Order: sequence, then structure tokens, then C-alpha cells
Amino acid sequence: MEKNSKIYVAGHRGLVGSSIVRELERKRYTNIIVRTHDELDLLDPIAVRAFFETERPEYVFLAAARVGGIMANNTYPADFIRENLIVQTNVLHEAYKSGVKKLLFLGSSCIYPKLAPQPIKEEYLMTGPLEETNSAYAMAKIAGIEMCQAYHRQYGCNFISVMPTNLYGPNDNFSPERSHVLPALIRRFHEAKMSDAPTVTVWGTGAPKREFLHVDDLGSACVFLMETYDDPSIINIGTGEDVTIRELAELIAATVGYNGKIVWDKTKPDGTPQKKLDVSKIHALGWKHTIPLEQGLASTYVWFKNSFNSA
Ligand code: GFB
Repeated sequence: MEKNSKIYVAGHRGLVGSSIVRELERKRYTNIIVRTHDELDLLDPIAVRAFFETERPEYVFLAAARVGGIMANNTYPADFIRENLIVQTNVLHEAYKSGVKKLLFLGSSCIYPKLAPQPIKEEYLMTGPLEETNSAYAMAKIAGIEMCQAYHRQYGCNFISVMPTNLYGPNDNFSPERSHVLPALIRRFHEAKMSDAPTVTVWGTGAPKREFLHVDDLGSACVFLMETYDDPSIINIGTGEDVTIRELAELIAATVGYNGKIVWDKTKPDGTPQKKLDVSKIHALGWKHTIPLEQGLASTYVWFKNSFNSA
């Protein structure tokens, strides 16, 4: 990828896409193209075709997707499977037809079996049943991986697929019901502190373990892999370290400065008991995360107070 190559980042306003744009700019890539949802609806195959025929990007980061936390996945499975299948089908096919040199597809650690051995190696894909709360989303992502590999096999396309662990950082979704746990709890603990609430309710039992990667580390990994990795086999991106949801909640309470009590709502689902990625493959290529969870939480809380909360 040259510094003046034409690079399209799909989903540039989201958590992941915005971090990829920041990293490309930091590395002095000068020809980045983006479209808002109003300018280009990726669900519309005719609009996507017209965009690729006119713009002819050379490199594509496919970071546009319907995403959400455990409750959103569990409540709207039809939307999650349909929209992700359509967006990725439209973009992958038009990328092939317009001769894109390389495309990076973003999957998720939830593509792995619910009870996969830990840490999860790339080869555990499709070796067991999925977690029920997000199987529709995971199936769409698995189809995306298969599509990238099929276009590689049949047409020789350089389409790579990366599997990030649970992400957080600036531009995340802080909605109380639909977001992932980390932004949900930043908001809930912050609001409890502001209103002097005696308790904060956190979903589930607190026992599940999750691995959290700051999205700036993900952005750096994605650009690094776009520059160096040309293999259609999937590759994990994570820290290789995890914490229980209870530990996370306590860490967020401390970050926010909330001193009240945590109450567990056990009627809410726990989801997968653990999904810690084996990151030896990406480490062997020379990439490692740099932002520890405590530091990433602190900076995300500052971002939340300055950007989200004031808006
Ligand atoms: O972040 P989260 O929704 O992602 O939930 P998943 C992680 C854990 O945090 C679960 C608990 O055990 C939740 O029950 N939790 C506690 C909360 N309080 C809250 C809260 O207020 N909000 C949320 N959201 N969770 C998603 C998948 O699963 O992870 C997606 O559904 C995707 O498909 C994403 O893969 C990375 O890790 O459980």
C-alpha cells in the first residue's frame, strides 16, 4: 500500500472505522475516501456498485456492520444477520468486480464455538455450537469469512479476515440497552455518581470473562495487517488477557470515582463464559497491543465526559 493509494474505509464514523482512519492519517496515508450513511447506503447494491465503479478504490477496510451488545444481538437477530449479510455481500462483490487490490474484512471473536478451549486459536472456527445470544450475528460474520476465502480461491482476490476481541474506546455506542458492557457501565456508573445513586445494577452474574482491546490498538493492527499480511486464513487480534465482568465493573467504578454498591441482575444473560483469544499468530508477525486496560478505560472515560456526555 503506497502513501497515495486510494483507500476506502467503510464505516468511518463508527468505533472501528474511525480508529482505522486515525491510524492511516498518523502513518501519512493521504488518499483516504469515506462516505456517510446518507451519501452511500451499503445495503443498496446499486448504490454500492455505482460507488465502486466511479471511485475505484485500491484498498478497502470493511468496518461497516450492524453491531451491538448481548441484549441487542439477542433482541434483533434478524436485523443482525440480514444487514451484515447484505452489506458484506455488496461490498465484497463490488470490490472484486472493480479490481480492488486488497480488502480487510472485520469479523469478531463471537464466531468461535461457545465452549471453545481457551485461549482460542484460529483453527477452532466451526468446531462446535455457537453462543445462542449472538448466533445470528456470528453466522453472518462466518459467511463473510467464507466469502473472502471463496473470492480468493475462485478469483484470486486478496481479501483478508481479522477477528478482533471485544473492543472499546472513543466513538463507541454508549446506549444503555444496546451497547457493549464497557461503554454501558462507564455511562451507568457516571450517571450514578452524578445523581448520588446508592446502587448500580450490572447484568448477569459477573462471572463471565472478557478480553478488552482499545480500538486504537485495533486500528494499528488492521493497518499493519493491510501492509504485511496476504493470507486468506483468519487472524486473531487481541491482548491475550481477560478479566471477569465483576472485575471490570469494579475497575470502572474506581475509574469513574463511584463509591456505591454494585447489584447483579441475574435475569440478564451472561453469554459465553469466556472468549480469550490466542494471539500468538499476530505476535509472531511483529504486532502487539500497547494500551493497558486501566489506561484505556481512563482515556475513554475522559472522552465520554468531553464528547458524548456533553453532546
Ligand atoms: O459486552 P457484551 O454485551 O458482549 O456483554 P458479549 C459482556 C458481558 O457483560 C455479558 C455483561 O456477560 C453481559 O451480561 N454485562 C453486564 C453487560 N452489564 C452489562 C450491560 O449493562 N450491558 C451489556 N451489554 N453487557 C457481544 C456479542 O457479546 O460481544 C456480539 O453479542 C459481539 O455479537 C460482541 O461479538 C463483541 O461479549 O457477551
